[in-house]
Amino acid sequence: GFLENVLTNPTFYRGEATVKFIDDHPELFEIPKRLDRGTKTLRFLANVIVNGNNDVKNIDHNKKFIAPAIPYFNKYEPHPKGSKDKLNELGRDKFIDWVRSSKNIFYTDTTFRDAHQSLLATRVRTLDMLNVAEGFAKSHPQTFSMEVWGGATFDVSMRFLSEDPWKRLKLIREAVPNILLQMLLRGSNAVGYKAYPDNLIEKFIEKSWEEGIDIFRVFDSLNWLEAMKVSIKTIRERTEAIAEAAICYTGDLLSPDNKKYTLDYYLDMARQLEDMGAHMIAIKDMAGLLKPYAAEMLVKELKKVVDLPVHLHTHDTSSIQSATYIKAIEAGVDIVDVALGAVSGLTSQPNFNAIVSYMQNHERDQAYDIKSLNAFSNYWEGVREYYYPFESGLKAGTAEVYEHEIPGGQYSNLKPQAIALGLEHKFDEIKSNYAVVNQLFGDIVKVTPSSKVVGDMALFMTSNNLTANDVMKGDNSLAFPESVVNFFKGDLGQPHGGFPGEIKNIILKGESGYTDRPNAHLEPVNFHLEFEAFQEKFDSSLTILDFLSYSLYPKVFEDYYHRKQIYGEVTNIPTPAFFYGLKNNEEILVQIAKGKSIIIKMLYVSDPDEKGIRTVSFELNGQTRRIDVKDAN
Ligand code: 3PY
Ligand code: ZN
Repeated sequence: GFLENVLTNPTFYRGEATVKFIDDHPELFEIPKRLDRGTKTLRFLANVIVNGNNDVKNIDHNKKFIAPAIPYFNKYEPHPKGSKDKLNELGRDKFIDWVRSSKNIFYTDTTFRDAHQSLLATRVRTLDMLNVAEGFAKSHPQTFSMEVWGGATFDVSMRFLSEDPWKRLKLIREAVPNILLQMLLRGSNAVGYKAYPDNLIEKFIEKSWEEGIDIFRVFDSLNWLEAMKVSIKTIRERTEAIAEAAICYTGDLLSPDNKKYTLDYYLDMARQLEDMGAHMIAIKDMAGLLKPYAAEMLVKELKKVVDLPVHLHTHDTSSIQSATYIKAIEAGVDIVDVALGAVSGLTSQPNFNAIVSYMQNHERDQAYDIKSLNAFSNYWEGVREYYYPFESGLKAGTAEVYEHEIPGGQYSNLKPQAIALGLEHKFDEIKSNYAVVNQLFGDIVKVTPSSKVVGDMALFMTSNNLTANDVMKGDNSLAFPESVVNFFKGDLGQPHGGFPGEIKNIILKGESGYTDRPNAHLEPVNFHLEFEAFQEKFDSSLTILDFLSYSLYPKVFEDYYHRKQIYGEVTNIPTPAFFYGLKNNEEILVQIAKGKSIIIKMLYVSDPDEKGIRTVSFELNGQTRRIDVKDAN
């Protein structure tokens, strides 16, 4: 019976099952294949009801949610023409000319990617996006692009949300056929934290384009151009998408003390990216350090040295980045990144709604229906409540960001990491150590994955009460975080100005690193053989897209796959039920297939029996169903 199988095994249902655990207990996976989708959904819900969602801590049991209103749109009217149609019509090169010659400012909406990566630890689920994706695309077709994919979303969707990232992309593409879809690509790190073989990067780009990506924003976490070449070349040669090459901005351009990240440094980088074949240049201000007058200078000078559109990305951590935008707009920037009001500000992007409003009557105004834009913001204000356990706690803009330089997308993750290490009370020290580590490492560009290295070292120093001096003593017994050791070996490439020798020796304990591309040390993927082996290991219905997910994140994919065997597709379970379960007599509607929904009503949970098993009683489409779950508490 299933009591002995994995569904009731305490290690598994707590989400702690490792690959090893799964290998050691094959018998637990002999689950009757005939479990239908409805039953799998009930099983997921029963488990959350009894044991909670493993990903959610600090639940407020009195919290009540009000379902947010979805702004009206006409399902039957076709999508108005937008930037995607323009790209199709003009082709890449003419499209780029059109962008450059347009007087109006363009907006990229980051609501579906960076906004929630930076405010809610990347946890926003596909369902909450799909509720409004079509409506937004129909109501605001003048939007230049929507950033909907890449960055941390690929990993998090599988790891924490049990969602297939490819399916998310496909569904958004269907809902948004008229606006360009954009993703963030970490160059030779793809959507991961380490270097991958070149041919894996190439395949990933090709498939991402086929599945719906129109603009790839490519960056390297150390601004190391060598690491961006393969991506830019692949986008140009193997897709019809736009290669937007990013310059990561750090430090303070106008500070008299700034000797390292100077105007010439950025201009030189932009020229080289143009030579490499970039179609657009992004200024990627991942921590929100680009002050208004620095932006004015940088944009003006960039526009002089390259013939490409310039796209500005920032985070509003300091709270003054809308001033940066107006200076950049007046200096000729072509596109700025914004997020819908309710998910803007703080570590997210500046406020879409407010910026569109202040641009009214400006000579570069791009007109929007602001009432409608506000209705979409209100939707997100309601949805944001569902994700309250993932809020970072930051309540107001902070000038401290100029000291610690923590990227917005990392800030909201550093807090849970600190909590997990029992260091929550030392968050101030972690932030100041972050700055200390940056100086120790030679003042590097900090963005995923180099920012994770700095964060790991800051957490390490904080938990071991180490100062910079302590580290520099070169105590051989210190076991530095693996990411830090790998960084000094050269696994993330080479920083501007090289690694400082003394700290490098201390971290590597005398071992030597390398200075060529990390990818050059990696075996290419044998797609034919490895895909076959992959299908054999899992099942033959899996596709090349699944194989790519697995190749980038083997363990994350494997765990996700096994959870999916047990719980089925969980994407369409409403978010409150997904995170918090259901209360007695609460009812939800879950779509289990196209045009097929089930009504689930939770009745009650029994006391545990002598083995600790509780029975959760539901009504599924009016019929009583009971699910047994072991209570882990
Ligand atoms: C990411 O790489 O995920 C980022 O958002 C970097 O800013
Ligand atoms: Zn960002």
